[in-house]
Amino acid sequence: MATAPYLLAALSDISKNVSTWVAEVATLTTPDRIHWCEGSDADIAALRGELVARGELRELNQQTNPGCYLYRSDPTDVARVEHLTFVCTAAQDDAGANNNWMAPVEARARMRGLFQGCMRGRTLYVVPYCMGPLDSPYARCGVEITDSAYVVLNMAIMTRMGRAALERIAGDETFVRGLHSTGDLDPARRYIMHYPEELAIESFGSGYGGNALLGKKCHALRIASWQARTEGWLAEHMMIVGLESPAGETHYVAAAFPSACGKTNLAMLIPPDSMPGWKVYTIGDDIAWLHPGEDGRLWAINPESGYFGVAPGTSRKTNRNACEMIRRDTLYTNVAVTANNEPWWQGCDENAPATDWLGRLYDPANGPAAHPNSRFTVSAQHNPAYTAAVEDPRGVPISALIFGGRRRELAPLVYEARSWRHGVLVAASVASETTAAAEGAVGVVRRDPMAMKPFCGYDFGDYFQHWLRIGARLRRAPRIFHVNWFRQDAAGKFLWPGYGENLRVLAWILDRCAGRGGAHEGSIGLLPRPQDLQLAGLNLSDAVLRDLTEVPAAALRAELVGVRSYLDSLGPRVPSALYEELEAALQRL
Ligand code: OXD
Ligand code: MN
Repeated sequence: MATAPYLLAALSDISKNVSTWVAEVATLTTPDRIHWCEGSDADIAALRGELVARGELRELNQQTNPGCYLYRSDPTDVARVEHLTFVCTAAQDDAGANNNWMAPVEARARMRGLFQGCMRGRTLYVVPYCMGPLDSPYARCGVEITDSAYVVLNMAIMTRMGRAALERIAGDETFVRGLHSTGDLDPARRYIMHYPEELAIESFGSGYGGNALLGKKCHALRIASWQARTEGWLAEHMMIVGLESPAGETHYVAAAFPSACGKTNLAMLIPPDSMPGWKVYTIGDDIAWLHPGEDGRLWAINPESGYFGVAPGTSRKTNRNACEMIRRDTLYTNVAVTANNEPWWQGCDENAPATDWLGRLYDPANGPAAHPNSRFTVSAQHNPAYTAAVEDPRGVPISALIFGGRRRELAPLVYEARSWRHGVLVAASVASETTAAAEGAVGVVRRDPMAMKPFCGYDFGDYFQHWLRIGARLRRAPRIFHVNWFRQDAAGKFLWPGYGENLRVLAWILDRCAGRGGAHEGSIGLLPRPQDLQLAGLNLSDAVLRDLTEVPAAALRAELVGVRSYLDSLGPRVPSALYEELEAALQRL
């Protein structure tokens, strides 16, 4: 990778392919100005200053929250819009029943109409970025063109953004082309289009993170999952965490949960007092790129460099590290503000809201003070559990893969899959109650295979097949587990304390990986017996423990039948191996 020749170059001279594309986009969108993002602190500070001066960004209390700002989005633009998100492959079958599809020619034509002249009076920002450590062979680059300075500020935190990324692009000239305009924010003219075959993204009409920060869901999951299948790796909706036992052994695990189901909290877990000597290191909180290594293990990098986390529910009790992490240098979106100009959200330990997320005087009659999907954007380096391993170009070796969802009933606290193939079925069967991270009703159970339902850039059948193929290549494959922190009793009370106490479950998982943890064969998979879990001090009754670790056969049968009809709904490419696993599971009942 070359660096020196570019040191003095204007950004627009570094890559011919990028500058040619920028010129084409400028002809179409007719901005007043073009700003190439250097990515330096001075560049970012100047941009922030402009937004504050225009009243689009609000400075929060700089004594208590230095470097913190608040952005209020358009009230109709607060979550990902899955029904307006399309995967535009030449053949519809390649996008699969799991995606909305539009023919590339049609999508391009529709978007061309929307982009025509859309940046008149605005600045076109060129945002070169790298997903993953700049010196990693697993990192991939992109360029986002946007007319939103708020998007630039977020991308500067969430990715390795600026000159260095552009230099890497100039070195190999492949990059994902992402074109974004907030347009007029009209929900009727809002589209998020993906062209995996062209490594391109077009997003119009939204400024919300998951729709507009194109490095995140659009590139690092939808386009990357496609690239990953072509190149033999996996792009997954997973957090990655390092766990060091009191004996000094460190293992890394990756876990996939649907949006707003606690990946960030688990990635930043604080060991409970009852487990002294454990240490936790966060590698990532949302996305993992997983590569089979030459040693037969699976290696993971986090393509992102920051967190775009859900604010409500974040407190010293639920996530002390996050509270410390977001005290400074944090960009808040749609939170409420206290009388002292400090950020506030539901579940905050301190103070009370004075203005709500829309900037109105807070009145409980208007609903929650902070939007349920309000967010913080912050650099991963501010996390007290940050580790330099994040920057290791080889990534970290993964001992266990964990899947889970938010299930009031049925799914036990934890179980282990019998094999990789069974694990792929378990992962493909993930279901969860919906949350505020996407538009639509909250609390409805929906299937969300690998927590990738909104993010897999191609047909789920092909995707499951790819998972099976990757497993076959791994001589030392991670074990696969399923967890559920959200079991409730009939009165709606959570059965498991969750948060830091989840380390007890992770400790059993690591014991299993080390070949020393006990388990018994249940019909769903391998389950811990009470003596296999560290439960001291939790005061769980035998009845609760039974509910947490047993699955009634009738309920499991109904679930498996539901999984079979879900797989049927995904079309003919679902691998027969998964149906065989399913039949075997039914036989075991
Ligand atoms: C996210 C999401 O923002 O999954 O991470 O919606
Ligand atoms: Mn996510």
